[in-house]
Amino acid sequence: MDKHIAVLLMAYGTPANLDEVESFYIHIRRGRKPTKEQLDELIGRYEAIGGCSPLIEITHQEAHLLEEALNKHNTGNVHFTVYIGMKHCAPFIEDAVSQFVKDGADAAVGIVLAPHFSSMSVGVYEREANEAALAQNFSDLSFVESWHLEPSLLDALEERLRHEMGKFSDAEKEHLKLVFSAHSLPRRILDQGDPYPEQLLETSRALALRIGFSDWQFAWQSAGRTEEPWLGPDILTVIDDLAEAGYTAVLDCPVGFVSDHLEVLYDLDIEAQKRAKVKQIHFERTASLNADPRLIDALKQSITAVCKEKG
Ligand code: FEC
Repeated sequence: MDKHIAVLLMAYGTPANLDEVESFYIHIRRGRKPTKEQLDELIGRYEAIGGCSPLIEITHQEAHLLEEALNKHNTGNVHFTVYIGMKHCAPFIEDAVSQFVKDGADAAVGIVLAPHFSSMSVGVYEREANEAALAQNFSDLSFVESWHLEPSLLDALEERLRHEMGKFSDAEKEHLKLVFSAHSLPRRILDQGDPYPEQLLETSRALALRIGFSDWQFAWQSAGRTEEPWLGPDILTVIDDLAEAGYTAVLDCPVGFVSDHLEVLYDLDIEAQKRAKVKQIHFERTASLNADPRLIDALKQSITAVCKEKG
């Protein structure tokens, strides 16, 4: 009989429509209600990208292609089923875990649609999945912790970078800064020796080397609206500083994200673009990977590596 392996594919989640923004926001804030100003500001960001984020739809496409890829040319007696588990909206991580336990999975592997590990991002997904599995007496759950140097991931990002570089004239390239960016996190992660900043730099260095472009730097984006200090420099400050230093072109590669969503479509395409215009900087960003077959391959390779390790 086939061995049934469940793949728990996890992503951030998004409100399905503007009416759901408040409950989504309350969930992110672990039950704390936002003020009216905070809520209106967030609704304004969703409105600016057309009313809702495409994250759920893209995650479904990625899940479908991943399941197909895992089962293709699969010579062993193993069958994979991919279950989507969202951190902040249905189907929640615990829903996905309940479903694969109900479906009789023999083992499960979890992976987050974010390649770099942080205790405050991927670590939280893992904790929630583990708690749900424990509650269901399911003991065979493993994880892909990070997959930031998977060759197929780098191939896809390299191709995006080369394509976008072509949008700048030779004259512009002389004053161009390549900026790699990722979601900021509270600065306190540094006290715990969190690998997140270093893994992001590893991906950035590998890509800069591949395309042979040495004038690059790292910037943080999308810092949360909370009181405590977040990792910086923020991409908006970086744009200001680059303009001050005489740069007239910026190519941003949001290496921390794989899919189109609010933090890319608003924070980069609207907010950063606007700041760049004010500073007379030609700003472009690399397209998100979404359902790119090389992204699917990177996920597949990471999952099969964990399966092999376990035997
Ligand atoms: O398209 C969409 O609708 C969802 C966009 C979205 C993604 C995303 C990814 C990450 N976040 C991470 C950390 C935090 C921390 C807080 C926080 C807050 C928000 C808010 C919105 C939001 N995040 Fe997010 N995040 C997305 C959206 N995020 C909306 C609330 C308003 C705001 O502050 O802007 C602060 C929580 C708190 O208040 O306690 C921390 C990290 C990622 C990347 C990894 C991942 O995808 O999980 C890390 C997409």
